Amino acid sequence: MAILFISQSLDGEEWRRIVTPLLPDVDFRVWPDVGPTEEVEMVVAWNAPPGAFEGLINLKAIFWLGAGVDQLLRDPALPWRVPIVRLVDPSLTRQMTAYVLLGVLRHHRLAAAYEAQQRAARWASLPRPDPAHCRVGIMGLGALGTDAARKLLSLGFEVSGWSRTPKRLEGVKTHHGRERLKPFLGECDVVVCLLPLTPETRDILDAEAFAAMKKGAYLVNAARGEHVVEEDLLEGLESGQISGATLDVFGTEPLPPDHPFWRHPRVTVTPHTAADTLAHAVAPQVVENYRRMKRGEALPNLVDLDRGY
Ligand code: NDP
Ligand code: OXD
Repeated sequence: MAILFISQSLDGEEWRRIVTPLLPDVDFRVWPDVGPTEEVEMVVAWNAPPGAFEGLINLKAIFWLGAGVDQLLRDPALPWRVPIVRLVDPSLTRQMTAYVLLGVLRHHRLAAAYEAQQRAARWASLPRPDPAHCRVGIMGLGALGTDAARKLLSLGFEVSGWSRTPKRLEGVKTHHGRERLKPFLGECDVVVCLLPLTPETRDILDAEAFAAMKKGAYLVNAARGEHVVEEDLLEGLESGQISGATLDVFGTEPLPPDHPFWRHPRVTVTPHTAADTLAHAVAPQVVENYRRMKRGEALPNLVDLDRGY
């Protein structure tokens, strides 16, 4: 029986090198060398081309090597009966939290202004902010949002959170449901998006949402580009309603060279790299899931297809 690794961007040979010694009796195949399709029991994938699951009639589980399954769920050839495990992993979480802290702290500690002053050899102290007077709002209190919220709290920031269902998180002012979105946005100095992309969350950061924020609020989006209506964000930046943004994800990736975000003085762009799936960190989890699947045991971190995440 076989595991099939499918990715247009990750290095399948690296995964083969790591997984094969841990599962020596399993045939680890790397797409597009699929071999006899009826032998494939588990697919391990990220950034799979549409249709890659076709013909896998004995597939029993999919391990998606990312936290967000939006791309996978768009594949019309996805075998819906097959359980999908998504990635929840400490190394992914640590990286994301570091990214969120970087975005928040660069804004909070006026990094861009000091960098400009250094270029001009200008010695001038700007107003010194206290984290206790800055409220950071996390949209999405899941695996990633919860960790970011806790670490921000430990630095002394005020933290609010917004989720679909009620959440209790010590020290965090929590809100849930669409009707609490505007009150949540309105109390935050910095808004961090860590939502999954679903029909409910697509375009959620639009002109109305920006208008609901405090004047001069700052945005960090490390979730999906489609959460943000980019023209509305550009207008918000233009009017000063939004003071700046750190953006890791975009409606079109790679971000086209002529996109205004690249050269916007108050936008920081990173190339969808907030948190990467590290093969050596994640492979043991893949192996454990394979063994569970073979023993007929329940798999963790299953995607709920009705919720879309
Ligand atoms: P989780 O599924 O653990 O958490 C999602 C959170 O979003 C939950 O709190 C959930 O609410 C909330 N949520 C979902 N839908 C809604 C809604 N309609 N209204 C309000 N809240 C909602 O996801 P993760 O934390 O693991 O990951 C979040 C996202 O981060 C991923 O989906 C992915 O898009 C992105 N990501 C980006 C990376 C990058 O490199 N840029 C890397 C990794 C992830 P509830 O708790 O009630 O279910
Ligand atoms: C993810 C991502 O969802 O890397 O894990 O974007």
